[in-house]
Amino acid sequence: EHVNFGYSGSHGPDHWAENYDTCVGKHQSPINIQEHDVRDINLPLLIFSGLDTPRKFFLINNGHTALLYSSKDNKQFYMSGGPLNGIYVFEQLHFHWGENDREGSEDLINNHSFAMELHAVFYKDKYGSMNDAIHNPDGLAVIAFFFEAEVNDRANPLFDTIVEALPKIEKVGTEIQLSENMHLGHLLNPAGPPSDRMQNYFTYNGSLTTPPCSEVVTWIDFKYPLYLSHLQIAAFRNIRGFEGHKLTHNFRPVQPLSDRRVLHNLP
Ligand code: B30
Ligand code: ZN
Repeated sequence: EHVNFGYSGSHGPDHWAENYDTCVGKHQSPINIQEHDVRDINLPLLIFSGLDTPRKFFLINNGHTALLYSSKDNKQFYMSGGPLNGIYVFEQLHFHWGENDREGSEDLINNHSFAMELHAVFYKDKYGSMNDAIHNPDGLAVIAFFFEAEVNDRANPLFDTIVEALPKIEKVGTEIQLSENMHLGHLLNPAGPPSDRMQNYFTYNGSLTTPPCSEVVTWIDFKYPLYLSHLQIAAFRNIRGFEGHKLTHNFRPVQPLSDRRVLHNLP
């Protein structure tokens, strides 16, 4: 669909606003989260339901990222609480990365770029679908996990199923079903619930980080990163973008904070 945006040259982030007005809005994502500017608060517990059910996933190269979705019964995987009002249903998860391990995340923390960032996208249940939710200011919630390259270059076995499938979706539009049922709970919260890890997060109101840049996202960024090996991260750089060359990087540069305030939930 949106073949007319990319991450470099005449389709790069500096040109998105030529086709999508909202991309120059005042509440855009990503941002640089400065810890000395955040307000510490105590939000209600962020609650996940259905994380522990193993499910079938499909992996697709949509030309902008490697994206995973689950075929059915997403209503059983939802979150609520924390900064959210109401129930948010899981839609998809995808990744952002850079040309090397020193860049790749979209949000930054204290000017620090992480090697990769995972976004799990949820839409507000009362809007019924992603497409309808996207037209409402409280329509979406995205949880973000940062990744560092493991210094000892140990692979993270939890991500092997995804990483090993990447060569099969090199071409734009290719899609495969993952061989193993995945357990999102293990993937995202390796310590296993109950854990404080997923209560220690930054939250702010922002936008989709790609066109149409809709300002409808409650961002929830977990403070502590996950780890992958250098080689696991590098595997993402081999999938192809729309012009057939490698999608070496797919992160948007940070946008002005403007009048917004980032909150830090103290677990
Ligand atoms: S993000 O998490 O802020 N990076 C969308 C969802 C989450 C983010 C960015 C975009 C989204 O749903 N966009 C519209 C749907 N598009 C995907 C896309 O990125 O642009 C699906 C499509 O059209 O087939 Cu092209
Ligand atoms: Zn994203």
